[in-house]
Amino acid sequence: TKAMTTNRKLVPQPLENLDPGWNTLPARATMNSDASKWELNGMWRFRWLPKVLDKTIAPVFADNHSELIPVPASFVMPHLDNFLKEPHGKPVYTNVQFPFPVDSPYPPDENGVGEYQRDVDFSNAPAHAHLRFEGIEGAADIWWNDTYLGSTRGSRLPSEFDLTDLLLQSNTLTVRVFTFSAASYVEDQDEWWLPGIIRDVAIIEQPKVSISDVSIHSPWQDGQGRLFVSVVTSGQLEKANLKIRVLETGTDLEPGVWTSIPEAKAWSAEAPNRYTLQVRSQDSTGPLETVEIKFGFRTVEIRDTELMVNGKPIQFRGVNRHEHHPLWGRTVPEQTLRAELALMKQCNINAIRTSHYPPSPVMLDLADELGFWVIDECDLETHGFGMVDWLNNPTDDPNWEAALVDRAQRMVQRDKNHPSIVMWSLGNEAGVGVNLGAMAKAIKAIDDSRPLHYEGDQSCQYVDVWSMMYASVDFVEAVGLGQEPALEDLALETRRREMPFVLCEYAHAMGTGPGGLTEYQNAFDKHPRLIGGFIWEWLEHGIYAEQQGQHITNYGGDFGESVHDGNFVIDGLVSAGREPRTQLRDLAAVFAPVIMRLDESATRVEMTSRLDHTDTSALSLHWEVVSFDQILGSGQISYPPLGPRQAASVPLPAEASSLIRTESSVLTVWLETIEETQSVPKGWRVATTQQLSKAGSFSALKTNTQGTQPAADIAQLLEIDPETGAVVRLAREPVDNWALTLWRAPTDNDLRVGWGEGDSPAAAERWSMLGLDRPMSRLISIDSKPASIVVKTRVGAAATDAAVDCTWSWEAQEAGLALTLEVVPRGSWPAEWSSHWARVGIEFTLNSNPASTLSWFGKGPGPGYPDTGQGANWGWYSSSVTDLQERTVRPQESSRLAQVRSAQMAGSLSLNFDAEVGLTVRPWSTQTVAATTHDHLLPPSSQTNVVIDFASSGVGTAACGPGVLPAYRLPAQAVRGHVVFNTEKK
Ligand code: IPT
Repeated sequence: TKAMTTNRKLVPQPLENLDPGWNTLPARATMNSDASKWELNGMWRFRWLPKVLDKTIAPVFADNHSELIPVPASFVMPHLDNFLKEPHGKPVYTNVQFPFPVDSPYPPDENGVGEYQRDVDFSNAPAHAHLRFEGIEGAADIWWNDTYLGSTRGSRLPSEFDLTDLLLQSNTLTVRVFTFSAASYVEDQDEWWLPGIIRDVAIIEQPKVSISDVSIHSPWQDGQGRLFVSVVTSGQLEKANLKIRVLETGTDLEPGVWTSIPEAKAWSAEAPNRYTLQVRSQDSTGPLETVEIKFGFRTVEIRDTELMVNGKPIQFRGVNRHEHHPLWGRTVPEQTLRAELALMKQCNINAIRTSHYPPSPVMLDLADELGFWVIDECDLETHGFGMVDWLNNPTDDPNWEAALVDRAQRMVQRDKNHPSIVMWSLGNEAGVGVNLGAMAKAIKAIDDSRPLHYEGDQSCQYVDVWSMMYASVDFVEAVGLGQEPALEDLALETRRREMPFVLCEYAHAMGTGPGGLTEYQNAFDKHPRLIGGFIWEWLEHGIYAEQQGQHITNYGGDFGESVHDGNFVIDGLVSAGREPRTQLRDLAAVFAPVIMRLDESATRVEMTSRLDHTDTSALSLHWEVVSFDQILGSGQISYPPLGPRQAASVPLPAEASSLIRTESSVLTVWLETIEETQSVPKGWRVATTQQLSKAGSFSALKTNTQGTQPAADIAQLLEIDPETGAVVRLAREPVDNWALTLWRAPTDNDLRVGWGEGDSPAAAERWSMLGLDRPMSRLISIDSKPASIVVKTRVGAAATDAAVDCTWSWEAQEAGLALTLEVVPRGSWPAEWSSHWARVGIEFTLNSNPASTLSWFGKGPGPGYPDTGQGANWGWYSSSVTDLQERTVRPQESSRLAQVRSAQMAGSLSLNFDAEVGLTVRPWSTQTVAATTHDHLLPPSSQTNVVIDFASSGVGTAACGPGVLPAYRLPAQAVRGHVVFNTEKK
């Protein structure tokens, strides 16, 4: 264990030193050992300093020092105010830009430092032991008592130090963590800078001869498991003194010899069969050490542009997952990890890219156990150099080679035995350069059983798969057909043509959106070369804090950062607290393991399995016909399980086909889990398809049928402001702010220009150039008759002649008060823009409490836009207005109910439509939502704002990627809408 006697550093080196840490032990696999282990997590003494001048002297804490910090955690988190009364630094959020001058390799002087210390006492101190840090974010210098032990670099990688002969009965361990160092230049991931001891710390006793490393090669070949194990021990051991065994099968093996295990089952994300490898060492005195490692049998290969696992092609239906916790920072507790991976399984996600660094080792154990395909990514990103033309980019600078290769080696050494990992990734957004080649070579030397990934290498010189981010569906389709533009270099071009294509990031889930998931998935399903992709991103990085007793979520800029990237870090399928957002429900539908479609006559359901390794026998098929609150019939459908990627057409029971002829009824056919698994409950619906009866009123409430209200003098039902033509009263309901709206509170997607849209302004900017956010209405005429009123208005905006003419035709009918709205554009709507409007609708305010109930028939329970809402289903729903709100961290357009046929509002107002409309009911006006920066700043409200839209733009994914797809854009056009207001409560 005296591995470090040479080159041992006696004092910490300057922070600009490029070396990958000093006095560290060689990297090795994560294993469970029976050697004594002292977990050092818990409360440590702590102090924070804005900078430290003499970095070579160990900090000395005053005896009475009372500040205690929990380890692990990022020390800058506001939640730690509950532990630390003194300042402890603040989080800083930057995406691409560095939060300090690009002056590589120098960190700035302003460099917050967390000094940690704790006592470590032994009743019987071991002679040989290692000190292991699973991760320290930033750069750390470590002292054991008065001895400088070494330093760490590589924030999300483990570091180990030799404690041989240093252990006393009572000891002090001191760790000084610097926020920035040379290493910061290669850790420029899009996330908060969150220094601290972020993962577990332990001391592990080393037996006389210890098992330092185990490498398991366990391919699945010709239908059986093959196994080859190599073991590194710290000293010489006779072969006979090393026992290797697979516990479940009782197979004994010799190190360095291939063995077949015919009875073994393969590992896959769909059937994660794991085995336990046990390695024991002994000598004449008896047993020395026993380690255990869970592993699985599986083979990854690329064949004919497809990615194959165990001989079968696979498709990634994946997410990018960062490590973030709203209270602890980069530290994610195990129960959070387990719950979030279970949630992914429940939402049909089968793959994780560990963006953009190796995750907590616990996460990988869980991925092995629950079953995910994982791309393990190296802790490397140098994106900020892109802002200076990639000048001095570490990726292409030989001085950095050792540091970068070290990172790659440490990742692979730590994680090589995980069956879930099917690719290694060199990093993210690190430009191009020679060091990528050195990293690739170093990885292949340790493990050549997995393909290499790196998106930055578009010529695919160093990698085995072609990867892109945010490419358009059209481009992806072209690649699927093998019609991509050629590379100039012929050899590289030929190579890349043979490669599978993956979208390592797509569908940026920021705010309301992403729109267009279905189109991507359809492309993946169609072309074998497209092996799927990874949504950006699983998780929002909100930081929770308390403000005057209120629970708030912070984003970039909220900590007074001098440069920051705002809420660009709030772009997940789940909130930082792992609450699912609507987009997760939509994704679950798009990622369904089986595609289901009912035929026109509702006599058959067509099913195509997306599973690659298992059949569908774990899923049962069901039907149900519902009308209002009544189940007219239901049952289970027996069907032959579908094999991997198989299709079948299954007849529906005659009863189902006949019941769906009942007026106002909905047929639902779905697949659900038969048994509970570790992650998914029994009876969990994984795929759903529906059909509506051809006939029916589909009113929101059964009692609220049309035609019950006698025609009346229209003046009793409607009051119109004679000066503006706006409605001020509907029956007994006072109405405020009645207006035509073409606008919405810009979403994060609306605020940015879609990739490939050239010079066209972002949607929100276009809308404001056209004045949609500040409409001015002019009354043209009011034509009143006893049973009808026709109001004509022209709606435009200051400084433009682009306007719409509106005809509001009111009629007292048997069914209630009918409004037909016709909107006709006039003037100059810029012809060069493919889209002009956010929506075409009526907006008004009711004096009703948002706590009151809204009932509707339409899609639900969650919202939808023309290009989202895949997870919303037909049905009769009710909810309080308050509960309907999607609480996006930055308020924006959200919560629109899609394809609504009828609604019953609080009190007496019911709405019936002769077509499907969008209905948005919120406690705030659109203007208020648009003007508010944080959710907690939305004011309390006792009113309800209603928007009925007859046409709506999609939401797209322009926050990062393509904008709204052509089919979902809304150019200026004539729109007609019809709604019947029924004002009597039945
Ligand atoms: C891409 C990054 O890889 C990812 O980390 C994240 O920043 C994402 O963008 C946006 O949220 S890089 C970008 C230039 C496409």
